[in-house]
Amino acid sequence: MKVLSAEFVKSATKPSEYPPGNLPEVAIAGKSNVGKSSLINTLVNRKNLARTSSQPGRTQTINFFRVNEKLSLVDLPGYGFAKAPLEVRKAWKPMVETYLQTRKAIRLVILILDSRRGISPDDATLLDWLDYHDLPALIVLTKADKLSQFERARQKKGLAANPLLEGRPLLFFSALTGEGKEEMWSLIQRSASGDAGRGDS
Ligand SMILES: Nc1nc2c(ncn2[C@@H]2O[C@H](COP(=O)(O)OP(=O)(O)O)[C@@H](O)[C@H]2O)c(=O)[nH]1
Ligand SMILES: [Mg+2]
Repeated sequence: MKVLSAEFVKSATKPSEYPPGNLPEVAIAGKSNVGKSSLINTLVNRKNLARTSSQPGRTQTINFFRVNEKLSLVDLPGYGFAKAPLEVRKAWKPMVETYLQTRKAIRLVILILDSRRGISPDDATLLDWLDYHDLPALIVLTKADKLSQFERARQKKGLAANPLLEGRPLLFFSALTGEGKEEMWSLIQRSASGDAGRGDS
């Protein structure tokens, strides 16, 4: 997709702070440091629109971005960072669950996994939760530049054997090389334009 404009809209921790939900919205979820912010930057061809960090557990707000005045991309705070302060870890669940449960504009949730690792219990819990709440999820395996072809095949096979992931497309992605970017855009556009998601009813 041709990105003509991409801008940061606002950060929020609760519904009263969310921007108007008048555009189809795609949320990016995953563990701390898995590459959520990097993926957004790669999608919109910007180096540091979404702030990235080599220190895990930095993004603790829900960050809204707007692309081409047509689509909203949302960088969710990451989970699973054991060293984050207790109050930060406790705040994550109500903040993210409230967003996912109340935001009518959501068309797709992209769950990012590290392509070198398996699915963690936290990832599985979130995926289960999304299924239960009828939110369409797309699994993206990032940092694919770190894997050989052999390792990719092995990882894909291992993940596909997991009942939670069975039958879902598993898309390799790299913020470093841009691999997977166009395919992701196609899937995002399809979700954003279609009737998928909960709609506005
Ligand atoms: N090699 C490689 N490194 C990546 C990739 N995506 C993210 N990173 C690195 O992983 C770290 C965490 O990335 P970030 O986007 O801040 O993760 P977030 O916490 O999920 O938002 C940073 O040091 C990034 O440079 C990728 O596709 N390939
Ligand atoms: Mg981040």
